[in-house]
Amino acid sequence: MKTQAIMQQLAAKHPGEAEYLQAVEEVLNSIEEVYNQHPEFEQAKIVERMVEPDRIFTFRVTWVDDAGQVQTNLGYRVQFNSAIGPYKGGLRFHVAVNPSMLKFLGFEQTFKNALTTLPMGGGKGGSDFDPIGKSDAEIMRFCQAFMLELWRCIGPDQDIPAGDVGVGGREIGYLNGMYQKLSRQYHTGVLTGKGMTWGGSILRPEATGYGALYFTQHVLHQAGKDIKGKRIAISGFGNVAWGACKKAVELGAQVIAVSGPDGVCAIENGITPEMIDYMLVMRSSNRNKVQDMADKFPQQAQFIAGKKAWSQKCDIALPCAFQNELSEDDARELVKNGTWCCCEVSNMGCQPGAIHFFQSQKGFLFAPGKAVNAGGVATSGLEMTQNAEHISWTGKEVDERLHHIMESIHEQCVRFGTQKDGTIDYVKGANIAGFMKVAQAMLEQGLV
Ligand code: 2IT
Repeated sequence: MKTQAIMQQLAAKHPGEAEYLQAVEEVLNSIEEVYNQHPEFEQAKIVERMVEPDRIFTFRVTWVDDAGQVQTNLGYRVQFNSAIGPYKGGLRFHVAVNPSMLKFLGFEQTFKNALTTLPMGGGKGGSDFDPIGKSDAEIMRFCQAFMLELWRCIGPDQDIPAGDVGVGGREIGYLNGMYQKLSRQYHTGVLTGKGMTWGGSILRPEATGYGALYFTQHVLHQAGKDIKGKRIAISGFGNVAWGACKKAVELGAQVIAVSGPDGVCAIENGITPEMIDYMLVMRSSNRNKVQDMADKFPQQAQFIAGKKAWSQKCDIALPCAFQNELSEDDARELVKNGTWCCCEVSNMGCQPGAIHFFQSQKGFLFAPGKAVNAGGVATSGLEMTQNAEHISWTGKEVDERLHHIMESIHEQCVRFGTQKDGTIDYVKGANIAGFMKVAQAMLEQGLV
């Protein structure tokens, strides 16, 4: 297998699908050496099969806005790979959603889910619907119209969607209500991230952020460092950033910045619990402005328009917003200002140039999204287990399992990513560990 040759073929077959090609290239570069030690993979054309989704559903979603105007959006579900279990992955509602974005996310999800140790395949879906500025009633009508098509594609042993950017507990509620209405199936197992009174798991809302901080702790411990007292810059203020802030503060770190598309809030003395709670209000307002934080807490937060979180002096950078949000220039600015660790919490949050720059800095600790943020989907897996058993675990039980899973993911990265000089390449480690599991499962199940 030669990465460059495969990438050329893929680029010709899928022109313009930049995010998808970026995600595939990153994984293939990591696994090429190991792959070529397994002629049985080459013979079964594992890579050529693995980079294409099993199938993609595309559908039109028509709904009526508050002004009585008819609106039409596009809806998708990418069922990427089911070798190790039913398709599992979130739904993204964002104006820039297109097949390339969902294919990159579904591809990443396949390896991430493999790392969780749970039996889940990879999938992703969503719509180019833009939630910014929409009323609650419009969100509900859109979710219902979206489910009118999606319900035929999903099922508890088939494909289990959840939230992602633009889809949180409220949206999952509207989607689940419509799913039950259409399918006349009243089980709790077709979506995860549900509310606590109708089948949701305790800690699922916090899980991506909590898991990311547990993973960051492992990375630091492995390098002989401690998170206590460290200054952390976080991008975003959505569900993932919220959970990351909560756990960072609980572990004794200081969150000195949160950001949005409009700029950054510098929080010199560290974010407080009241400010973290306010992030929930900011998200449900659908305004998408981080300036709201500085308006509400003028003593603690200073809003700087047009700047990213990466302009702030910090020890640890945690991208928690969107793909490619941290560029090579940002990476250089961070390192210049003394940052020595970046754990990617958003999916593919760092551009390839940023990752290469971080990795070229001696002693810099970098870990990729598919390892760092896997606590979210892992806890979705735990929600599925509770639903299948018709029981609810305590917060303590879920948290212990989440801890255990993040520890196991870290171990897999160390096992497959330790270099000759003793340093750990977490990108390689995560990609090889995830790939080997999916490849083995595909090989044993024949040409399907
Ligand atoms: O990117 C992700 O892992 C998610 N959005 C969570 C997916 C899930 O099924 O919980």
